[in-house]
Amino acid sequence: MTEAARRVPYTTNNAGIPVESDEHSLTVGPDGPILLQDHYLIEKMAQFNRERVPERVVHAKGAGAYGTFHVTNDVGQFTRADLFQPGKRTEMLARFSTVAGEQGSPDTWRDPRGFALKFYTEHGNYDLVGNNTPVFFVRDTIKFQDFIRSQKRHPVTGLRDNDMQWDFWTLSPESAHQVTWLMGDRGIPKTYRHMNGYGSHTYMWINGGGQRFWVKYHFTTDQGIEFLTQAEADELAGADADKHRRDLYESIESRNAPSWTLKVQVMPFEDAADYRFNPFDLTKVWPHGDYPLIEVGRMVLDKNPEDYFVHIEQAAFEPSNMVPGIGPSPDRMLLGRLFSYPDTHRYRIGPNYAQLPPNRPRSAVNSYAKDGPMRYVASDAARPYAPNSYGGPAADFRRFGDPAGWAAAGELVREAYRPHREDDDFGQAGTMVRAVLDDAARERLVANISGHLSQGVSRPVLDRAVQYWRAVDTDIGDRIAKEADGG
Ligand code: HDE
Repeated sequence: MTEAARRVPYTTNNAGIPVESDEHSLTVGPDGPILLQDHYLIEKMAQFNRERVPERVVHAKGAGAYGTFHVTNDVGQFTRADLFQPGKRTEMLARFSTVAGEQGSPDTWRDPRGFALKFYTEHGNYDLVGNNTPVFFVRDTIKFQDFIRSQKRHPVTGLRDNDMQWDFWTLSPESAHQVTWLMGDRGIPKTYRHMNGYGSHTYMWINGGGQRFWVKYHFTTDQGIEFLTQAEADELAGADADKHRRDLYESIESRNAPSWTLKVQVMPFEDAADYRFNPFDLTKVWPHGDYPLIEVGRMVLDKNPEDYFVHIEQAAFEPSNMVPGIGPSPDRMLLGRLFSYPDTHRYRIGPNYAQLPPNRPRSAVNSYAKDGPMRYVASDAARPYAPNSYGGPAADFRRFGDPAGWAAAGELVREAYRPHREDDDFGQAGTMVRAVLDDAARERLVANISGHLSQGVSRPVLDRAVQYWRAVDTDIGDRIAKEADGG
């Protein structure tokens, strides 16, 4: 046997037993039947049949990488969160994704992009699970499931269906701001490196003195915003469905590590009640003139995962992972998500998913969770219950208790948010069209909308869509109406 052949490890089965062949099943004579005692063959087939976990019900197609976040500005006056303290460096994981497409779908479909971050802080994992847009289509969790179904495949044809999409959007006027983002240049980023990320929701920060603030997160790409036109995206969807995944991986492999600068908008706790917009309404932004951006730090993604399934397919991000100094807000969408993500992880990757490599905290786990499937890390609690008199871990409210709450009162109702003085469904979309987009961007917006509306959208929905865009901006609406009537 050559030296090289000697160095190659011998193949074993899952029990570590050396195997005889990966070429030939065990048979009676060369032409006889396969034998049931070929347990290695059976193990290979059994393992193969079980090597898929359900794909994410949304955000199924994505890409991810590890990196580091380091603080570049002192924001300790607003939060005591460990990872945001001056000079702090925290390891992290990021996963970017599309929303509606299945695992094999093209990276360049028009869609918001997921921007999910997991920070391995000294006080456990902090997960910030946002998108590349600062707003969303709906403002109440109870509508999310219906919204997603309108964007997925038609139950009869199994095809994506523009009529369903526009039927839902035009019957849900609160979607106008996000749809304007979606149908504009941000709807198809050139790569995952050339898009911003947002926490989208309003969150709470709490400082060392127990003072509370409302915040919004902005991760500005240091690569600059770049987009694909619809035609470029359509061409790439056929030529390379994994364009964005490939770009991220190869950029990091070639030491061209992408980075983003984190800035936050900070609103004093007391401002929320009378702010001109409902600060917790996820379909709204806070104009930067009202609350300017404050730099916090920089995230750099410079390490590709060693194994895609282990680190990215099994990554479990959850908005409920908030560390001391950070809390939720009355945003109904955020509050709904606090339940949904752990629930989906328990279903999709198992009840002990938090032990898997990408989800395991780097800091100590002193929980009393024990046993259950796949629980192979012994809890070192001397006794499996609290309180106990054997030195087991005890919750420490004095050190970690946060006043991460807000006053709430009233009858139980099913109603919309109380409107703030400038709240409406189309105002901020109109401002974006008129004050943020230039002529060329408006041109592309009209072309993208008209193109999308021209594919299988029924007349009554089409008429509603023209009204919807006229409510955003009369000129845009008129231009779309002209295109819809044959230009
Ligand atoms: Fe998600 N979302 N979402 N979402 N979402 C999921 O969790 C959900 C929403 C976002 O790379 C799911 O692990 C509800 C807003 C990202 O692994 C699920 C609501 C924003 C990812 C889920 C929302 C997001 C998900 C499916 C309405 C931006 C991928 C798979 C209240 C601020 C994370 C999973 C990754 C994934 C629930 C709305 C971003 C089903 C109930 C708004 C980036 O649990």
